Amino acid sequence: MIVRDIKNIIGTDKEVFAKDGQWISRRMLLKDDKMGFSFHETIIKAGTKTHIHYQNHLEAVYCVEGDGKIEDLKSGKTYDIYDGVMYALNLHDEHYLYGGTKDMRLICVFNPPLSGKENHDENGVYPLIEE
Ligand code: 9YT
Repeated sequence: MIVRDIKNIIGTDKEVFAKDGQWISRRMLLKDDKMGFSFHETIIKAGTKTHIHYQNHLEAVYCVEGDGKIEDLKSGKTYDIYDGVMYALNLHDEHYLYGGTKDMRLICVFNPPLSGKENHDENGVYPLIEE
């Protein structure tokens, strides 16, 4: 069994910061844990905008605190995000993620799992890291 406290992730190399400061990702389960997915707590800073297009991963996201919006670039639709809302990028959906009036706390699951050090490239993509 694996039991981890976020307090022991913060300040370690499992806490990753967006290059432009929009988000902080605390990676609680990673590829090496051999669960078949990775599991993160992500803080989206209030008032920010992030371009994301996970071409190599599926991601589900559940909001537990704060507020924001997601804009689907294909359909043009925008959805409010707040405590209790989940979205899943089942079609590798390209989108903008907006921080709202307060920092947003999200629980995120990635398949395949991230290995740990990934950060967004210039197109909002995480590379697929395979041994
Ligand atoms: C919601 C989202 O994808 N935010 C960017 C960070 C990502 N969740 C991560 O690496 O934890």
